Amino acid sequence: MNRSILLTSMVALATVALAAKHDFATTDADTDGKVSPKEYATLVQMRFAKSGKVGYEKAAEKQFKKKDTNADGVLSEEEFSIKPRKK
Ligand SMILES: [Ca+2]
Ligand SMILES: [Ca+2]
Repeated sequence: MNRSILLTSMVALATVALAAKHDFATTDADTDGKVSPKEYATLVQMRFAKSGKVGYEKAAEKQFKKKDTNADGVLSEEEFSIKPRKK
């Protein structure tokens, strides 16, 4: 019983890690290794559309600024993977 729970959480963790990687590759539409504000907005737009929310532009801008920790105007894969709540 415990073993299957452990296995399930390990699989879940691996899935999350893979999804994050996949997210970056998908978001980086022109594959230059950086996510531009426009590319990021497209991602947020898709997420908002999925959950039926509106006003993605402002949310995208806000999130982008938060994630762009070195303020060079683009997100590296590392910056992209940072959880929004982490400071
Ligand atoms: Ca790009
Ligand atoms: Ca940056």
